[in-house]
Amino acid sequence: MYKIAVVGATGLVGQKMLEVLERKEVPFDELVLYSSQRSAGKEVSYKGKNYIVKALTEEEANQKFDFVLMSAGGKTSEQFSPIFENAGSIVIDNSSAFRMHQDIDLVVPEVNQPKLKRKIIANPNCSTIQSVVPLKPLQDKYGIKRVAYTTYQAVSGSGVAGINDLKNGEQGIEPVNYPHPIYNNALPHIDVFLENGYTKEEQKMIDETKKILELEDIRVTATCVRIPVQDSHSVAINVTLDKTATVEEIKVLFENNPHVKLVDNIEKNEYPMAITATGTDNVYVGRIRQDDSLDNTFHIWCTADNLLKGAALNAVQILEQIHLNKLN
Ligand code: 11C
Repeated sequence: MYKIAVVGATGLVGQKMLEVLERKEVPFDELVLYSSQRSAGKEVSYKGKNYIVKALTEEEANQKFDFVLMSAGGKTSEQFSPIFENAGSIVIDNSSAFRMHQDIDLVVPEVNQPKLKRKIIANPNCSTIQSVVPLKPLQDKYGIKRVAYTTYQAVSGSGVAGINDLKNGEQGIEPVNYPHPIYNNALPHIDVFLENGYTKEEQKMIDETKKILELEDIRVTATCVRIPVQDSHSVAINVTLDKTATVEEIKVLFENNPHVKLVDNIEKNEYPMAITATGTDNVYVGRIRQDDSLDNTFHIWCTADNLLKGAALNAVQILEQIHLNKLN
């Protein structure tokens, strides 16, 4: 039985983490919930028990938990994850603060295993997580040369503030979180712009894909777009393979892969949509077709619930992976 902490327990992802811990019957006998100073003192009901959410302090972080699920933003992670780690806790960190550190594992359990050089394990960005799940069987069978992503991302990726901008936009209220209205719009702008003209979200997809697949030399590019959908990200993945493949072979590969769900019957208008994914644990793929503009290149449309597989579920799956493989 474990002692588990959830940091950011009142946030969108924190709440989903609690939901997934319960649904997956993760064995623990002590659960401590933390939040920012602002939300501290709130009551959260969990498995019929009421918990008072505590403010996270350095003193609190300096005690050993078996697992700490962190989802309170980069600044909180930067300050507190190393304190939890030094106290002996395994920290599964949903922020981008440590993802690209050399000694930190960046894990999607269907794709890779933590090596645990450090006790902080990074949970990747949501749009990266769902994309590498179908890329992994392609990598194993054919090898990957190049990937080009275009994303269609839900506003819940920006937390409650994103959802509020979408809902308020419908009433004609100006956005607070986004620089332009998201209602009736599509914004080619997620996170801040970097010097190379890409957004940070695009750069995360590029860097994290290479790290998770351990393919430092492949070419990856991305355009990330926010669309007026509340939940579930869609990603158009364009992938160039090393070895020759056919559309039929790729469909069979996905059909036989337990980690993706193939929905691909254009005669019946069947393909994955955001609403197909919302509330489910699955990564959906479909619209698989040859890209005739480049040799050995394919289009794959991929959808997943960004708060579940893209965040909370993946974090709890990392916990389960460590627990089941007795890595701790
Ligand atoms: C979004 N992908 O949709 C972002 C949210 O690095 O974990 C998650 C940001 C991250 O806005």
